[in-house]
Amino acid sequence: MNVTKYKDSLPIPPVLKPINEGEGFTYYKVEMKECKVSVHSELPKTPMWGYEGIFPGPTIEVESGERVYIKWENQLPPVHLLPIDFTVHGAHHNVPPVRTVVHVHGAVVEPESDGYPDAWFTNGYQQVGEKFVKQVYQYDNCMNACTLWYHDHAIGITRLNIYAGLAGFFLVKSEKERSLNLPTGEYDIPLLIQDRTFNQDGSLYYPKQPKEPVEELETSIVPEFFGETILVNGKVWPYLEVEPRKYRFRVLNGSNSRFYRLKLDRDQYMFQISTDRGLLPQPIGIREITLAPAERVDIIIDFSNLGGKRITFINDAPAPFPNGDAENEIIDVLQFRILPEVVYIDTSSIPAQLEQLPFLSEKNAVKRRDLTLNHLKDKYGRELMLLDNKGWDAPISENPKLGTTEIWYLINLTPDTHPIHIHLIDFQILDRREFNVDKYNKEKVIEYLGPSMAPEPQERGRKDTVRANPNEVTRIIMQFGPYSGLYVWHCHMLEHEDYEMMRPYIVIR
Ligand SMILES: [Cu+2]
Repeated sequence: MNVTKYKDSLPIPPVLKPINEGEGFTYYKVEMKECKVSVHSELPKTPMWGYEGIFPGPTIEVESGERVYIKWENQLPPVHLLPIDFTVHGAHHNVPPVRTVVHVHGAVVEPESDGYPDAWFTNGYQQVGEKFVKQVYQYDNCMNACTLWYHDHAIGITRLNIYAGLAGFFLVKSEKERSLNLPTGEYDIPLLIQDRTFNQDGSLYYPKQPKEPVEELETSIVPEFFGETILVNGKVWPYLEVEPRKYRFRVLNGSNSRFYRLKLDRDQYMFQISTDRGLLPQPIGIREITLAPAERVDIIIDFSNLGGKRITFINDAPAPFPNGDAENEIIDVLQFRILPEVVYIDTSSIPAQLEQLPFLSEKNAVKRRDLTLNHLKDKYGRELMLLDNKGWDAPISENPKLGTTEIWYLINLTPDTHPIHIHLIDFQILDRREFNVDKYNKEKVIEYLGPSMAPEPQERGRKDTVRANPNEVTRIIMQFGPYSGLYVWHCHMLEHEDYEMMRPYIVIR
């Protein structure tokens, strides 16, 4: 793809306005529509699907504890923009090809409003999935301030719907966070990083077949998708003009399968202030950010003393991660152009203390679950990844009791790192430990090969997505609640999620 890098400026998605604000609640309506998007000034416009007809969707800003109702409306055309694989679970010919359901990633939400993959609906709710319950979702937002995102979650076509453009930011704010005097307003910028490939005519390219095509099938799912360009907030390789002062960036990896390892090209320090689900106890100085699909960090970059300079966010993550092909790698991401002078004096701060974290003790865990990540071949010879050796339709096996604490052992038997996401709750990473995969495959016993490794400092906060590395057991601890009911957990590489690497789970009373 030959386009000039850092030619177009970074767009910042508009904040969605509510339709109605009543006593103790706010009501929004969001329409999903086909739209034409200028992803780069040298490319023809791209037909995409966007919430409110824009890509990325508008940012939804809520206050911690605010009750929010959202009516998500599908106004999409009846034909999909992208090639559907009808052999994939839930995507057979017996369901409408264009179906949607919205999940707010990281939201603590009742199960009926969580966007269950089988709770999909079509244009005008003409057809709905078997788990569809209601049109207007309710979010009580009983979380601390954090950076979340909303995106499509329809069974069997999530990878296509998100790739088509159905993603946006959902920010939870709070008085407590405001009191910290972090950079705010126009100095608080969300960055949605994604990869896409475009055809000459500007339209989105998504493969119909893997590298070695499956002859029996016209369209087949691919093991992973890696695009040829990087988009930030819907622009290919944009630049951002900044003042020489502090900025807060909310960095989200919204890519299908690509991981990022981001650094500034002059090796500048950044301060990480949060993990997926909220602030860290203290800011940490970092030179590098690793983000698997769906992971987020909030960082502060101080551009003071850099007036007049240009610095660039670059990426050196292998794709697939961590043992990638060099041909898939993309270095350039986003350029900052620092103005010579500030417009206003920077009075924001990077406080030494941010927020106390609840500590979940192993002693309080009532249940240990050993859950494998498996790598198999299907009848067409395609890669098939499973959780606990079970497909989506197998009976529910993860059934934690409301209010109890569990430890999950994610036993990765595959050669890839998988970002494992659990709906409803946040968790803490206990540790990772290398183990003997061959022995496990033969005897189903964990033989550790090294000491347990504490999570990286950058991960020692509230998480909802964890990187489970190959040859390692990753242990996470969480308390299930405050809602009971049906949720899901899955790999957030969307090509894996759509092809069986997803499981229902139920919180029981
Ligand atoms: Cu995966």
